[in-house]
Amino acid sequence: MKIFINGKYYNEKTATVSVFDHGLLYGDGIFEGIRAYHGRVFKLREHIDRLYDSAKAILLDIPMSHDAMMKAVVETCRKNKLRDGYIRLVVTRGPGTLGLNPKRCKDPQVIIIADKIQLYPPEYYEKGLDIVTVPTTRNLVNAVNPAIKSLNYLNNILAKIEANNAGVEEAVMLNQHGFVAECTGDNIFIVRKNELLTPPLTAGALYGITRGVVMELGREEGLSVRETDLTRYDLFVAEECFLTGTGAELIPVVKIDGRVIGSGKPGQITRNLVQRYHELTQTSGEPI
Ligand code: PXG
Repeated sequence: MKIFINGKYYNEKTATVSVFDHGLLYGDGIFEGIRAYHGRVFKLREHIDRLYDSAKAILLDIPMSHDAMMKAVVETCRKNKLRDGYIRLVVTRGPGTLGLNPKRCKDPQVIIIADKIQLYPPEYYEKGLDIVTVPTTRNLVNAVNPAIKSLNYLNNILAKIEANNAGVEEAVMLNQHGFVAECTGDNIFIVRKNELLTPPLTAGALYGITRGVVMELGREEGLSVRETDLTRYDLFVAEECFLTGTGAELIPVVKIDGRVIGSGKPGQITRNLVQRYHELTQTSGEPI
């Protein structure tokens, strides 16, 4: 495997960062998770734009232009002969001193890894997921805003551990007001009375690229698509529920906190959207 670090390619053994990198010492950095399908990078521009927005929010100057970053992603795929897979783009604050002051970090590390993707087992896509709400509250928007795709994922990891402890794969995270925010690595949607509903960003969710695509597809399918605060009650009485993310794509949810959602099987609207999403991933994107 050839890994991009600051304009050079390294093999797996030599692709390293300093133990003084603030990405490691403090989780001071940002990342993106991107997919390639059929020799094309899906929604590359959107992912790069979000990366730069995250960088801006944490006052991290990425020493490359948007276009150079897009080219670097495509070139890393090409060098690894990757046609279908997963691209992890990481920008760390870079090596500094043991103090947390980012001013001491002069050399941000831009890392691009192009690898195979690990998916949920196929049976979850057919049967649907069983998920639970967890005690760990989603990060507050005025603390570490969940809109920033930062290297601080402990909030999500704690929620994931709580889901695992409950014997399920994924967690619904609520915000400090008790409204639904998102899952640990996915946004959440429900269908009810011909409406497609998802929490707004102010509830504490990432501006998911897949979320945006699905909202568009929903409108094309004739659904009324709205961002609105959702309670656990809204989830329980939903006709359909599904999660969206670059890794998971669209995955149906059939049980939440022991309540069966809709018929207990993936719903028809979810299945239509899954099909539309697959068509889009196979036919669009930046050629490698
Ligand atoms: N919420 C959170 C907290 C995420 O981390 C999403 C929502 C969905 O966003 P996108 O833009 O992907 O639709 C994410 C994305 C990984 C991995 O390796 C995580 C994500 C995406 C791809 C891979 O765990 N999270």
